Amino acid sequence: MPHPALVYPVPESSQNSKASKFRALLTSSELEFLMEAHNGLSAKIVEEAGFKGIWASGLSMATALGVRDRNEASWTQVIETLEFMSDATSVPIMLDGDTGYGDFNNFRRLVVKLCQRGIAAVCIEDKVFPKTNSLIDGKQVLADIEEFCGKIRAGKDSQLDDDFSVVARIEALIAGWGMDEALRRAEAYHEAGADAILIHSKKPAPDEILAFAKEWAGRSPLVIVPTTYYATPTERFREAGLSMAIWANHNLRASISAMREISGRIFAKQSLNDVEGEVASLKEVFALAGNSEMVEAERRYLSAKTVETQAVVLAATRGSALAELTEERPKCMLDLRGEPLLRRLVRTLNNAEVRDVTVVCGYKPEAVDLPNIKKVVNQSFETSGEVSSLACALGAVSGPAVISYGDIVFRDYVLDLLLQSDADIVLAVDAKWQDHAEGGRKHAPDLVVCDRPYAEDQFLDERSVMLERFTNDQDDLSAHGEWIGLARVSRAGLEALRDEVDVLRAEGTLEKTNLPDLFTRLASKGMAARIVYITGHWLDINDAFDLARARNVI
Ligand code: SPV
Ligand code: MG
Repeated sequence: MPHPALVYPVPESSQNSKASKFRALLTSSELEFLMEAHNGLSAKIVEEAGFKGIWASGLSMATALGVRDRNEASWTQVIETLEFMSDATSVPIMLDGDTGYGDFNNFRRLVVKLCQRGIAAVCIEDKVFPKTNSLIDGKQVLADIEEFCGKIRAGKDSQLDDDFSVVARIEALIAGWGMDEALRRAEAYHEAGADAILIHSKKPAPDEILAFAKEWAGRSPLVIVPTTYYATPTERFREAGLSMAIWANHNLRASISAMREISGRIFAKQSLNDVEGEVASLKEVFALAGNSEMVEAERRYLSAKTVETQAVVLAATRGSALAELTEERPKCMLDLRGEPLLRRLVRTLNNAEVRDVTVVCGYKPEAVDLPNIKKVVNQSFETSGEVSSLACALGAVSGPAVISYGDIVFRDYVLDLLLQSDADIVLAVDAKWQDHAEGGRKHAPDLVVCDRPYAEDQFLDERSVMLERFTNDQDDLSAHGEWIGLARVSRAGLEALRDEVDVLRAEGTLEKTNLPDLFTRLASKGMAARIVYITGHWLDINDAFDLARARNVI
């Protein structure tokens, strides 16, 4: 079974199985249901809801394309729509083939094309081309019986798949020709080889359909479209021995109602705020489009090097310990020997071919005026923490990504070590953090406890070191090092971060969570970060002393 997100032609064996699945539905002893869809998205939603088959409605596909149900869309445009629907789903599709788009010759070509594209069945109605919708007011012109029988035979003779079905739809009741004519036509179409009869009615009650079913007496499977007699209990269709009911246009109509409502409200309010909680989330959109399969496929087929790594730099804070030095600019824009700290960081990233850099600003964002960066602003930077800032950038990255504090300086090789790792989350940790701290104390270091300490000969040891948790306690003797504020996440790692951010948001704790908390939470859920130990070669800038030291060593 192909993955629903796979938008390439499905193998012939499974195409065949769609036709046989449809035939099984048509001939089963149960009443079965087809639900309307009109494009790839609605087809996916129908399958997701649990339906075993799809009605590719002519009315709905035409309306969704913005034209009338009057053969205004060409048959190749219909086929193109169907191809998206078929690629997006694994349940069988019956095309509402109108009159077959012409004479027997047009119809047999249609049947071949449908079989080639894995469509399970087609229904044709005994009217003349171009047809109009059966439920619209106006005269309906019926096809000549013999001509229509020839069309059915041509279709059946042309099908590439033995299980493909041709359903003959009788419009005699719609056109006002009465029950005898309907039965006469049904008999003729059955004789011509139709796999089932669809008897259509536009009455508000099911009487004529039930009378037809009684007379037809199960000579072949019988299909109905109860759009106008919608109030009939489904049990009555079962009792009448019907094979299939088609819910013919309700996804189209539901989408019209929903789109009108939302467009109207957004237009009136000139704001999205009111509707955000009422529309499908982007997460649902990406899930429906099958993006998770893409993450797996990239992991399987692309080498880590070919996927461009992005970066998020968290640089929202002012750095108030730096007093008047950061009055006009945030800490990341402090001068470090002739250039801002952030420019040095961006250059280090660019040197490692990380060119898509999103900087999360907060304090004085206008002062962050570097070229070749994307800026997002954490408006609540004064009251929220690092994870809130990260959340502001999540829309700009799809991973893999480097996540960096905006106030650190490190040697290029540190970043290279992270980029070379194949872990989903990897953190650079300074094992000699106490040696580099002034007097053994530092400003609130992010200390980590890992499953193994740093060893001098670690490069000979291929076992990975994993994070157990972060600790705030500088006297915690179990701490193995200090996280330097630099991490790399794969696509899957980024998705895990994204999911956890959603959890925090739902819990109402997003604002006060910092990155160490986030990594600790993920570790406790089985997504522990891998640790790359370094020994020095980095510094962070929290106060004027750090700044002076940095200016000295650089
Ligand atoms: C359709 O869904 O396009 C149909 C059914 O053909 S009806 O609209 O009732 O004609
Ligand atoms: Mg139709």
